[in-house]
Formats: sequence, C-alpha cells, structure tokens
Amino acid sequence: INLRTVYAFAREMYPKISTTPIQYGTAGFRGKAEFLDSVMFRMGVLATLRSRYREGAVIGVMITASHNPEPDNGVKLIDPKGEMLESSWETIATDLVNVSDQELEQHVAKIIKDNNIDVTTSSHVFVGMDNRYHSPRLLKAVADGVIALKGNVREFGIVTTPMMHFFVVASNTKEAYGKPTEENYYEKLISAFEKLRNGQLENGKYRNNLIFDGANGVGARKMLQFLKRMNNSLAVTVINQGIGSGKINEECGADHVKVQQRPPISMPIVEPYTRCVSVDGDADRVVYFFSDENGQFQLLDGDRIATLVAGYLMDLVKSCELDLRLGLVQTAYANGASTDYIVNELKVPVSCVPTGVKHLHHKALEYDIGVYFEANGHGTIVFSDSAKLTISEAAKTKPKARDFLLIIDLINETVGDAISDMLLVETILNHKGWDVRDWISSYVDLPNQQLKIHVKDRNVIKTTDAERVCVKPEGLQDEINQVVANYKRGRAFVRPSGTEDVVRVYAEASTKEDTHQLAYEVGILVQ
Ligand code: 16G
Ligand code: ZN
Repeated sequence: INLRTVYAFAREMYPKISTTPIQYGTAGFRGKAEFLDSVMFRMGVLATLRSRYREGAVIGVMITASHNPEPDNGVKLIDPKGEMLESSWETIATDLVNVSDQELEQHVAKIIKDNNIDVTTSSHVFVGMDNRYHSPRLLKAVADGVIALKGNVREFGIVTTPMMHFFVVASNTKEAYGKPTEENYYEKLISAFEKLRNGQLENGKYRNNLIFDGANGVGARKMLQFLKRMNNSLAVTVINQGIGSGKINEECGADHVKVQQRPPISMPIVEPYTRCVSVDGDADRVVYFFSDENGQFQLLDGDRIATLVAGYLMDLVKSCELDLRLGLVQTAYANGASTDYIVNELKVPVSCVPTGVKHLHHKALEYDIGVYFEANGHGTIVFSDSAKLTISEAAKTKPKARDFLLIIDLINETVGDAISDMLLVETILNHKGWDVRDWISSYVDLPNQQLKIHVKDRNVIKTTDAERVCVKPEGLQDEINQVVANYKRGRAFVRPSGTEDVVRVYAEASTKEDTHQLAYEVGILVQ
C-alpha cells in the first residue's frame, strides 16, 4: 500500500472544501451533500482500515441522511456483528475527516500505527445508499476510498439502512442469517411472516389491509419488492413512493407524522380506523396512525409498538413457561403514560437511557429478551444466545414456542427495521384479533409537544440522568422544575440535539393547552 495514492486521490478527486469541523454523532456524519465528498472518501479509507483491524471482517458503510430533508446526506459505519461503530472509532473518524488534505497521508499512517493495523492483510467493505439524487456520487467516493487502500468493496446500490446491517452480519456470521443478499433478506422475513399467519389473513377485528407511507424514500421501493414476493398475505397500498415530484421526507414519513402529529401528504380517503404506517427516508423507523370517526388524527408511535410487542412477548414467555427475563428500554421522550402502563399493567422492568440507538441497544442486551424503542419509532428486540437456546429447546415439545422461534426470525435484531417491525406488529394484531381501537385503548397518551430552540451554542446545555436533568447552565433545571410544578402530570426536559444545531424541548401534561403552555414556558427559559 502506498499512502501517497490516498493523498493523490484526495487532492485530485475529493478535496476538502470546508474547514468547518464536523463530528461523528449519533447518526454518523450528516450535512449538506455538497460538502460531503471528502468525508465519504475518507470514510471509505477508514472502513478499509477498520476491516483490517477486525481481521478482515466485513464493515458496512451506509450513505443516508435518514429523515433529514433532501439536500442533506450522511454516512455511518456498521461494525461486524451489524452493530453501530464502536465509540472509540467514532473519535478516530472525527479526527480523520477534519484533517486537511495535506495532513491526510500522515494522519492515515498514524491511525495504522496507533492501532497496529497490518496493511498487507485483506479488507472487505460493503456499501449501500438511500435514493437521494446525490447518493450515487457519494457512494463512488466511499468506494474510491476503499480502493485507494487496496481493499475489496461490494456495492449494494439502493437499500434500507437495516438491510445494510443485515448484509454485514449475514456475511460475518454465516449460519444464523444465510447469504448477504437482498433476496435472502426478503425470503427470511416473508417466510417467517407467512408461517406465522398460517393462512389466517383476518381474525376478530383485525383486517388485512393497510396504507404504507414510504416517505418518498427507499422504504417505498423495498415495500413494493416485499409485496411482489408475498402471496397476498398483506394488502398494502404504498403512497409517497418516490416517483414524480415528491421529495424524500417532505410532508411525509415517520418523522413528519410523529413530530407534526398529522397525516402525510397524498393520503387517500379511507374508512375511519384504517391502519396507516409511515416509515422514514431510510426505513429504520416506523409509526402507525389512523383517523377516527370524527376525522381526528390518532398516532401509535414507538412507545405503542414497544408496549404491544413487550406485552405479547411476555405472554409468550408465560404460556411457554420459560424462565427468561424480559425488559424494556426507553428514552426520556417516552410518553409518561406508556411508562406507567409498562410498569403497572405489563409488570415488565423498564429502563431509561440517553437518546440514540446505541444506548438503547446496549442496555437491551442486558436482558434475556430486550425490547427497545424510541418514541420516534426506531427500535427492535434483541435475544441473548441462551434465550434462543431455551426457546429452541421448548419448541421441541410446545407449539407456542415454535411461533416464538418464527417471531425471532421475523425480527432484524441488528437495528430498528421499519418493515420488519411492521410485519411484527401486523402479526401481533392478527393473533390478538385487534383493530387500532383495541390497540390504542390499552392506555391514554399524555398530550406532548416538542420545540426546537435556536441558540448561539447548544453545547452549553449539559444533561444527566438519561437527559432528564439539566446540569448546565447552572440554575436552569431549578427554573424548569418551578414551571413544571404548575402543571398537572407535567414533565419537561431540554437537551442539545445530536443531529441539528438546536436545543430540543419536550413537554407533556394532562391537557393539550397545558402542554403547549408548558413547552412554551420552558422554551423561553432556554433562549
Ligand atoms: C439519530 C438517532 C436516533 C435519535 C435521533 C435524535 C441513531 C441511528 N439515530 O437519528 O436514534 O432519536 O438521532 O436526534 O442512533 P436529535 O439528537 O437531533 O434529537
Ligand atoms: Zn432513519
């Protein structure tokens, strides 16, 4: 390997055109696409080194800005087991993208030396992208970064983020997941889903049809691929397919529906209580919604999915008489009513962690069965190896435990997967014979609101206790407490965003009016 090549490539093709420092945050690097070419090239370089560091295991690179607007793009690395990049390497990534082109060669040499990387070994990088128009250009930059260090690169084209995680883990741990191909991904999920349906398309109040809002992103395309391969086991109408003038995430998708608390654009006229689903631009988040007979919009967000899934799995554990510890992980954004329901009704232990999938995932691994969801709809379920063994053993004699194994097959354990999560929810509702009314009536959400506050430096705000308490600037938390004390069932917190240059305010209280007022008052304290 000649590190000169890296420098030459960088200078000729991917010069760094911005000196504004950027940071590998909760979702990797994000920003305006026109400034990302050099970032992508360098991430290709880093993924190659990371693969060598991990003895030639496949490392994934996903190019997407998820729920962000169309002009944005981003990149994140996926570690060998399909998990998020190890945090010590986040720092390495940040340093690498911020050095000048002139320092690049030296800096790469330093990474190699510091981490004892043998550059003569082989290296494998998988790369995929969402359907933004600048993604192909950025994908080429990543691939060139890999090639500059003589690594092997395999391009997957347009895929969802969770598919990329699936390909990486499938390739590194061959037995459990089968081949790292798109076909195998569909096959694994569809086969589990259809076996769980067992020919029963409708049951009780459960109807087989739903509306799917693809956010004009990759989720729409992939849902259409699913439908082609499913034997009509689900009747899905896909809207916001990404054809024509609609822009990714604009007036549609999971983030819009959750934050704005209203339906996406292009909704057809449907019967009240029809199940509708929104995913985000890279299909790792999902929320449900519907309109009632008064045309009122009703949301079933990540908390609702978490409680539905946890309740169902708890029932399975009990009916199969398994000795397994199930736990649920949430963040401060979880609706207070959902937490009460989990603790008091489901009697499932719940923990709260800071925002960001890696925190939730990590905590969930502490249980035999860990269910985690962010209120925004990102989440999945993880099973320990011993839990899987226990369930497999039980399946030899108990038919219910066989269903349990199929449920595990249906889940993408590596990361939240909107389509897999949706198929799981559909399975549970079908088994229970529930419509959305049954689902939403398990508890009553507290009205809640989020605000974005623009401040000079969002990092002056420091939080603790899973972001529920603000420790800096001094005195702010006391002021928040005083305001909150005036509201029945009031709760509020502030935190700096990890993905945007804003401070976020969250508020909930017993009425809508109180919630707006509380959010407003807390917002003023932050400004
Ligand atoms: C990222 C996170 C998501 C989190 C969101 C919060 C991952 C893969 N994604 O999208 O989990 O909810 O950031 O954004 O970790 P914020 O810090 O701007 O509120
Ligand atoms: Zn996403």
